[in-house]
Amino acid sequence: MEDIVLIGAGGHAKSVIEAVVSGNNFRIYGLIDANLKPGEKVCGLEVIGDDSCIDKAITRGIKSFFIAVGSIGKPDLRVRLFEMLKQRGVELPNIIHPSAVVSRFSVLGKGNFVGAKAVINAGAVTGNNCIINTSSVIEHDCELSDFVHLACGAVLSGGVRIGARTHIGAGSCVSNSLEIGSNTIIGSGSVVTENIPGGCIAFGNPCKLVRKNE
Ligand code: JB2
Repeated sequence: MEDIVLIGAGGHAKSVIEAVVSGNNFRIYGLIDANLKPGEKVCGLEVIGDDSCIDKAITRGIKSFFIAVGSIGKPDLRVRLFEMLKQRGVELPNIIHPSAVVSRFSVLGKGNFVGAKAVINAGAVTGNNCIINTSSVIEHDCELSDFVHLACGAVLSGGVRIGARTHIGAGSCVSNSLEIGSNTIIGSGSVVTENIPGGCIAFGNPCKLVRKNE
């Protein structure tokens, strides 16, 4: 099994740890967190230090890293960490919980998290560093850009397109073939029945634009 280092050791990291230890692809070498003390443990795994340890881990021969900080609507930290890791040329694998169903006819970018019982159906395409969280559904032919977060239980019907950095709140559903722009937040439990532009906050049933996302 190959070693992997997780960046971030908070709530989202626990879901990532669960997915990694349930699978057979990676052994977690350690966790890197800006605020926890070296030696602290999360789910029995040790924090090895802050982001200055990334280069030390590379020197020790670690090739694979995974961004395990989450986001609720503000993916800036995930974006910064992703760019930083990309510059270092390390491997950024997808972490997929073994209970997820990922079609062989789907195409995933790099560094995506696919949580327990999530479904990605045939013809779907994702960018990089998306969170496809527990029990969310990406139906056939959907397209997700980079840094999209589908929160737990969110459902995208067939052919939906989601712009970069957009957050789809827990339990929301989006009707067939709709488009949601970049940098938008769809509030939890929303029912999206028409296209939603980029750069806004929208929620409700039916989902309506409420204000700009600044
Ligand atoms: O620059 C950083 C940095 N900034 C904060 N580098 C590193 N390596 N770590 C950083 N952190 C750490 O991320 C914090 O010290 C903290 O331990 C962790 C964030 O944990 P938190 O539990 O606050 O949030 P999260 O991002 O893991 O999870 C959020 O998003 C998930 C998708 C939560 O709101 C979850 O409920 C949600 N499921």
